[in-house]
Amino acid sequence: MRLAIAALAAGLLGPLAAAAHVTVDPAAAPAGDFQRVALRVLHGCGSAATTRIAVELPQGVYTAKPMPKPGWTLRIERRALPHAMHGMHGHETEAEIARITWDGGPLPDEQYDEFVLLLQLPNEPGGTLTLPVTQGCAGGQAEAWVERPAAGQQAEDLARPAPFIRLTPR
Ligand SMILES: [Cu+2]
Repeated sequence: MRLAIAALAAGLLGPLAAAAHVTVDPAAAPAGDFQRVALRVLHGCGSAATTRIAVELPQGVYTAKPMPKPGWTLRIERRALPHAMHGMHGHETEAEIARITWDGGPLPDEQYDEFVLLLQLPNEPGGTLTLPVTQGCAGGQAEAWVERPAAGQQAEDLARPAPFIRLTPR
């Protein structure tokens, strides 16, 4: 019994430890839904405290709203759309959000925090929404969580995987 628990713990801790980077919650959500998405920052840049989190939004995410966060300043950067699209409540929009940045903290390496957004997920069941994140830290250090798995590769195989959400059928 004791051995079985130890083996189970080893099996669970291996992948968890390897996955401890900047991740996203939830890992999967229905395509097309409005979804609360939390970027989870599990450590600093090495031991340096986190002072910036920037997330890139791919084209086709027409609604994205960051949750304000005490102690952090928000910056929202937009890019023009080739033609007007309909966002939340059918409102016409001619720009979409390209990048959201939280500046502040510092969030010490010993602590954990989440950076929250409301997103309308792309209506692509079976697809993946990748959210590349740049982490800036005290002393000018930075980590780019932007790698995407190649065909046949797992995100766990990557040194700096980008957070991603699997899009499920509604
Ligand atoms: Cu990590």
